[in-house]
Amino acid sequence: MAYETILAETRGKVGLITLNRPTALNAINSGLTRDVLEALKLYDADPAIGCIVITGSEKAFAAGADIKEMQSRSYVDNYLDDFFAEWDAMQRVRKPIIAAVAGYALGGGCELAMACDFIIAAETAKFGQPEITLGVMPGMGGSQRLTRFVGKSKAMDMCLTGRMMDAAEAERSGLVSRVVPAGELIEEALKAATKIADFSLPAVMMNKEAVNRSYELTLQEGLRFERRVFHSMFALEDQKEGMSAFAEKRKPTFKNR
Ligand code: CO8
Repeated sequence: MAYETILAETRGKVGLITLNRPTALNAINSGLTRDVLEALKLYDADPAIGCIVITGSEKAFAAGADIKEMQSRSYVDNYLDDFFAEWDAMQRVRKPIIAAVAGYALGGGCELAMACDFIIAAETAKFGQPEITLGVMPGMGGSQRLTRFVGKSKAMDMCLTGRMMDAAEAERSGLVSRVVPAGELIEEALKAATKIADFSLPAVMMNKEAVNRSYELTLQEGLRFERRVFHSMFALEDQKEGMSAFAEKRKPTFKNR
C-alpha cells in the first residue's frame, strides 16, 4: 500500500505507523486522515498483526489539525461533511493501539494520541489543546477524553488557557501510562506492543473491549459485562493453555496470537 503522509511497516507482529509530514509538524490533513485510517484498517484485519503503534517525529507527534487546510471551511462544509467524523472509525479498531509520543501533541494531535488505547511518552512530549488560541475548541474528543483522563480542573485549564503539559505532568495526571527517555521511545513502545502481541489475541481484544466499556457503562453494568466476558473466556483454548502452563511451571504457547 502506497501512502503519502505516513510510513507503515511491520516489526514482527506489530504494525508501526509513523506520521510523516515533517514540514507541517505532522499536522493532520485529509490525506493523513485517509492514510492513518486505511493503515489501521489493514493492520486490524491482518492475522499476522497483534498490536499497532502510532508515532510521529522527534519534534512532533502531531501539531494538530492542519490549520491551513481548515481555515477557509464554512459551517455548512463542516456540517455536510460531518468534519472529523471519519475518525470515529478508529474506535472500531479491535486490536490495541499504542501512541508513542515525542515532542508536540497539540489539538488534534493530542486527540489522536488519546484515541489510542494508551500513551507512552518521551521526556520531550508536550500535550495541549490550544484551539482556544485560534478562536475555536477541540473537535475530535479533546473536551471529552482529556476530561476523563485528567479530571475537570486540569482539562478546563488546558482548554481555556491553551497551555501545554509536559511529560512529567502528563504522567502525574494519568494522561500517559509511562515516560521514557526520548532515544528509547520507539524501542519501548515496540517492546510493549510485542509483549501484547505475544499474548492470546482474543484475550487481548476482550481486555481492550472491557476497559473501553468502562467509559460507556455504569459501574454495575460494567462489572456485569466484565464478568460475562470473563466467563466466556473459558471457552478459549488459550485459557486452558495459559492456566495449564502456570500449573506445569512452563511458558504458555498461545494458539491464537
Ligand atoms: N497546521 C498546519 N501547519 C502547521 C501546524 C498546524 N496545526 N503546526 C505547525 N505547522 C507548520 C507551520 O505553519 C510551519 O510551516 P511553514 O514552515 O510553512 O511556516 C511548520 O509547521 C513548522 O512550524 P513552526 O515554524 O510554527 O514551528 P515552531 O517550532 O516555531 O512551533 C508549534 C511549533 C508551537 C507546535 C507551532 O507550530 C504551533 O503553534 N502550531 C499550531 C498548534 C495548534 O494550534 N494546534 C491546534 C490546531 S487546531 C486543531 O487541532 C483542532 C482539532 C480538531 C480535531 C482534529 C482532528 C484531526
